[in-house]
Amino acid sequence: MKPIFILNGPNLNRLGKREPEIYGTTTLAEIETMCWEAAGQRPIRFHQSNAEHQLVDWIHEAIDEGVGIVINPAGLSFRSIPILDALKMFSGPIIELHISNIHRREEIYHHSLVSKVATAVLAGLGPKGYRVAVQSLVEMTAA
Ligand code: DHK
Repeated sequence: MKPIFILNGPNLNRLGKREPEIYGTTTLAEIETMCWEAAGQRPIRFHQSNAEHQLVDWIHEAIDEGVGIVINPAGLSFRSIPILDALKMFSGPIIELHISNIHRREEIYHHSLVSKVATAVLAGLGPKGYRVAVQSLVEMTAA
């Protein structure tokens, strides 16, 4: 069964301690556990990197092997043409996820390039947004 790729961008490895008033105190490891539980029988590949090129490489893997993508590009949401270009090649559903409501934050966070190719965008649900995103992709990709 083809996996769902869950890809996380820069600084998300610091969740739990990073600006808890914005991102909460849930760690990325705890979020990964939530994703495995939400995916049920569907396998997942859960990754995080602070490097743009690594995220592009994982999107290429998803193009070749995956059924859907959940991506929190973090700060790369707003400036990364390489990530946008890679996602354009993916034929399955893409859910863009932000823990915070980026539209209620500073202007620099308001215009995500990834939203131009995302099937859906989740922003502001906190860490539980990952569970909602994975459950949605499981339903969207059910045989
Ligand atoms: C995470 C980040 O690191 C920020 O750069 C984004 C996003 C918001 C989030 O809410 O998950 O702007």
